[in-house]
Amino acid sequence: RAPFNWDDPLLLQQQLTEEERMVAETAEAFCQDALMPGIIQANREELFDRNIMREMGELGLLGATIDGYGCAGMSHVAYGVIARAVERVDSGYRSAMSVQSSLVMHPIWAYGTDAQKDKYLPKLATGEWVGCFGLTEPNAGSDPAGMQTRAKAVPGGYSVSGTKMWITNSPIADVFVVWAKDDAGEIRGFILDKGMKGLSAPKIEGKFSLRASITGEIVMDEVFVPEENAFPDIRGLKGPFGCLNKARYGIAWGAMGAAEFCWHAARQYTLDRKQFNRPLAATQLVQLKLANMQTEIALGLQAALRVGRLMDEGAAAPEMISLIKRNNCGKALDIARVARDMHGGNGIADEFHVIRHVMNLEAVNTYEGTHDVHALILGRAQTGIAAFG
Ligand code: TGC
Ligand code: FAD
Repeated sequence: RAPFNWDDPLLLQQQLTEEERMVAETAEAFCQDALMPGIIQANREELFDRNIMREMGELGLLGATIDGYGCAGMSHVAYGVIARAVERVDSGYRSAMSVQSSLVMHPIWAYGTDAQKDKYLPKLATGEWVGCFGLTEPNAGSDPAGMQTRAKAVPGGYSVSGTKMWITNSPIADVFVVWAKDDAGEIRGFILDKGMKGLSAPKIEGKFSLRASITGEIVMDEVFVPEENAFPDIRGLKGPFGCLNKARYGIAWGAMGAAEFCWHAARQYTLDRKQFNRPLAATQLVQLKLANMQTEIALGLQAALRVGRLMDEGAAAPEMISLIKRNNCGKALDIARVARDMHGGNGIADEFHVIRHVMNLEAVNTYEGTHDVHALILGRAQTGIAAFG
């Protein structure tokens, strides 16, 4: 009889390369030793310590798939296992990491000039600079084609005006990758630097989700952006969507990390907690819930691994990424809610961590394309009919 590992039922660990296993171990150790001890306080007080970015940078966790510029040049699967380890602690920390890696460093690397790469990537890789990505606007969320931000051509560059909403890291950002329509109505990408005249990034207060991640607006009032700060060639929504592919993929791994935390916590809690003179884990209802969690997580991780390998081969279609982002975020949220219930009254106390994951996963299920928008992307792919509008 082959052995069965309850916490790695399909032997994912064996499917990783030696390097990926080492990356996973390093990331796990850092996350548990450096991030986990402070998370309750950070979440209560809505604090994001930007030193976390430097620490991640030191370990090579930022822009991990990029070759050169001080980056580690690892596989997409390695990036996935990093996201899983970070989000096991908190989705907010994974947010900060994935925005920096996939939504700021990736576009500069993929669309930028050599001068832009030389200037920005090394400092973003060490975490000395923090980046943010501005696509969403108050009136353009699921439908970014409806953006109102404009980049008007002026001598030597562009005058950019508009407001971006719900932007991870923006209040502490040094570097702003912003998408705007030019005079021809085409979407283009620009790198804005902190301190540019007319640029501000007020914090959004009162979030009940991702409280340990800082979120803000980007307000641009006729910000002069020199030509050298524009991405020269990329035009249209495929610019920002090319970055979203990377970030959505990482989220599919990350959400499984949060789900695993909740599953393990629910298992331990119901083993320890006795009611009616027996452990809760001795009841059929609890075992059914644990079996469901184990199954969904094992399948979700296998799917993320498969898409990661295809990304490394350059063979992953965006619809595959929609499939795993939607499935893994939705399933993680379901798992977190059930785990919360299994903790009874303690389930709403932050010291047990599960309620924080529930609240975080609400946002994770919404950002980077909502659960339903990814269903519509998959619906379009199989019917040929776009049901968006
Ligand atoms: P559509 O006609 O589908 O596409 C327009 C152009 O874009 C190309 N394209 C893609 N290219 C690369 N990768 C993809 N995934 C792509 N999807 C589309 C497409 O080929 C086309 O190119 P071309 O050359 O023909 O012009 O555009 P649409 O307007 O109909 O799109 C509809 C829809 C719903 C699919 C899309 O708008 C969508 O995905 N909406 C969701 C918006 C979203 O995800 N926003 C995320 C904001 S960033 C964020 O949330 C960060 S949170 C980070 C954190 O804290 O972790
Ligand atoms: P809407 O698009 O208004 O959607 C509202 C509801 O309507 C959803 O349930 C949606 O599924 C549904 N819906 C929309 N269209 C349709 C349709 N055609 N058919 C059926 N149902 C539909 N954006 C960035 O650019 N950068 C960031 O760094 C960033 N970070 C974020 C951090 C946080 C904490 C949050 C909450 C959001 C962040 N976002 C960011 C924005 C995020 O991507 C958007 O919130 C998301 O894309 C949804 O847009 P919306 O909030 O405008 O909702």
